[in-house]
Amino acid sequence: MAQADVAIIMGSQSDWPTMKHAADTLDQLGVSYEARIVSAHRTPDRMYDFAKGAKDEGFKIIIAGAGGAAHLPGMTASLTSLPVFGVPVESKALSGEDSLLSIVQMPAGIPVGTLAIGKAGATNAALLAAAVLALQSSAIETALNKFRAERTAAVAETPSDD
Ligand code: RP5
Repeated sequence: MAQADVAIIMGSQSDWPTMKHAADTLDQLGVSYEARIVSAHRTPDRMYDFAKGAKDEGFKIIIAGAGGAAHLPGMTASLTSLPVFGVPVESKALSGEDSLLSIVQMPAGIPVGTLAIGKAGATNAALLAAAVLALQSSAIETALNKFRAERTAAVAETPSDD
């Protein structure tokens, strides 16, 4: 059994600079995770084995990031009953709009909770995962409330020239 609540998977090493924002956010909230490279088209057997075994490994939520023809989140969701949050990684050719549409336009029946393109999406996927886990963890709920309070406190009343 995995010790981690969240699996962060991504299609390529090149997705890590984006997906690291999910990992960093989970770190801040004290949420356990594992990050793995699982490509739908380069390592389809690894994707199948991961998705089929994720629940038995003990994961509760999967965050899946991919770019371009980004079928990793949808394919993973089709192979597991765990909730899957998809992060469209910014692609070179189409700035991530291809990734976004590939992930968000799932036909009815197999949902992927799709976040924004890039850093914002990766960060919010982690916050959303934490919010779900907080339903059964007062420690994570407290960490989430602190995270929000700190961001509220950081907003100045007036703009500065500095
Ligand atoms: C997708 O292809 C990955 O998710 C990545 O965003 C994109 C490009 O991959 P690399 O060619 O950089 O490995 O599978």
